[in-house]
Amino acid sequence: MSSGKATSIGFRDVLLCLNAVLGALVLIVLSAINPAAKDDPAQLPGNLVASIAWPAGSTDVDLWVQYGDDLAVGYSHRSDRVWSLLRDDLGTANDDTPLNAESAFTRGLPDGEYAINVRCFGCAKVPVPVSVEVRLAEGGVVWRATVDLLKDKQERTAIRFRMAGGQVVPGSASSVFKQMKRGEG
Ligand SMILES: [Ca+2]
Ligand SMILES: [Ca+2]
Repeated sequence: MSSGKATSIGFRDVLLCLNAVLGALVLIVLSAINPAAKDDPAQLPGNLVASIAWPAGSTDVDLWVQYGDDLAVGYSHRSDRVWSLLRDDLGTANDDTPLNAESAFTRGLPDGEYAINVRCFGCAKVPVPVSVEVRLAEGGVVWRATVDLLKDKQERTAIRFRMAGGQVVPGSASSVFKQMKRGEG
């Protein structure tokens, strides 16, 4: 019996499905924020979009994002100078869809470091494969990968990189851990 093979195919299907969900979500986010940009070109929101998606169910994963030394943005601090979180998805508790996903976007693209973390807030079952995508509104996908969260309350840096002049600085990307979540919970 090739149960291992069957498992890996199932896992791959889940990832393909998550990627499709992420793609749809990014389109929704971009279409939601771009009209504002057209109305007021001096205030360009959504220049950089970070999105995560994880398998359907009651698992609660959180997206945390940070610009430089600003306060990190996540469910308990939803907006700062550069980043804003669109929604804290609690799993199945606070929406009527099987979708488990969160997105954050930037207003503007100041030079400096951008970091994207994922954290298990309520993960009864692990590991949790989290699809992560970072996209420039003008310029396409910067980075896309799956990050596995291995235990409840685990926080991992998916990607961090520097921007200069609206471009990713070559060689600046890493996944060196940067703590964002502060305090309990
Ligand atoms: Ca969440
Ligand atoms: Ca949900």
